[in-house]
Amino acid sequence: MEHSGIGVVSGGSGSSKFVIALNRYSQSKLTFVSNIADNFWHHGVYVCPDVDITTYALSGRLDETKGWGVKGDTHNLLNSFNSLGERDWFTLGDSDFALCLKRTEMMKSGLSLSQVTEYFCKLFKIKQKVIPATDDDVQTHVRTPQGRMHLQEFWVKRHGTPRVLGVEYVGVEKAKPNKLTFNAISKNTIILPANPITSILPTLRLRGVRKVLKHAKVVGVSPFIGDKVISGPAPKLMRAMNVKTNSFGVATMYSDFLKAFLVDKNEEPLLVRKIRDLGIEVVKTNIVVKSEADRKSVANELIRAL
Ligand code: FO1
Repeated sequence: MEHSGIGVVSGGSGSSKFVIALNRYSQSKLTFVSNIADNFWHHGVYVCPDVDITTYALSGRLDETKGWGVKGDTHNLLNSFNSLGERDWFTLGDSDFALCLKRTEMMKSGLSLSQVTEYFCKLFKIKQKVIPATDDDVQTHVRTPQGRMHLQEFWVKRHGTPRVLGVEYVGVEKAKPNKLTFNAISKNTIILPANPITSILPTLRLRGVRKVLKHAKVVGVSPFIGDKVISGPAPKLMRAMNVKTNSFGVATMYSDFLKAFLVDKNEEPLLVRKIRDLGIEVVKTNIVVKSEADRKSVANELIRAL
């Protein structure tokens, strides 16, 4: 089926295989609305993991094994830095660091994150559009007994070990969605598999976004295989927010706008029924993307479900 355009709400590593699949096998114009709430400052440069993971994935630069960073990147700067004292907790490769430095300089000269992202898309000859969900500052912070900390500190520096008391999206009430977001998501929209708490909710919480999605055709993909996610702290954070740590739990978070949900082909029938009881169509299919054939089939299933 042919669509005029599809808005794709995406996160980071968890979404990257689907970004590649859709880019290769969808005939439609795609606009990736990228999460920005895991952006942070490190060594004086502005790091935007999910925006970068998306542009790297679309330009063939992504280190697909890790799901972040640049394929074949060197680490000379990091190694030299580490040799001077304390080991850095965040691994920025040389090319990755250079991109963050360029972005920081452009933003300091007055350009917005959207403008800088557009510049990199052009530079990397990306045909699809990538837009940060907002140009304003929104940060996912995790509340723990050790205090409130940025998601990157919780997940990368402390390996997700602190007990989670809650999650806050600092700045989300005041943030304005990117001016292209509503247009991108108003007709046909795909919510890629990603940590719903840290990668999707920050975008959904932006003013007006859920309202627009209620009038759109929205298809999602579960990040869960049974009660496990491929990587990341989703289960721990979902438990802290009293959400079931499975596909049903994710469906409850999207139930006010989701038309169809792609879940693992072996998903339990009882759980599938519970999702259908929310008024959501369920498509049981292979959502573990490893081969080219998997990419093609998942992209086709997504387009078909719209
Ligand atoms: N994730 C890690 O677990 N360890 C890292 O050292 C790390 C470095 C890194 C550098 C650039 C980048 O764009 C992403 C990076 N990530 C790293 C991934 C990132 O922290 C998370 O996967 C996302 O923020 C979650 O959406």
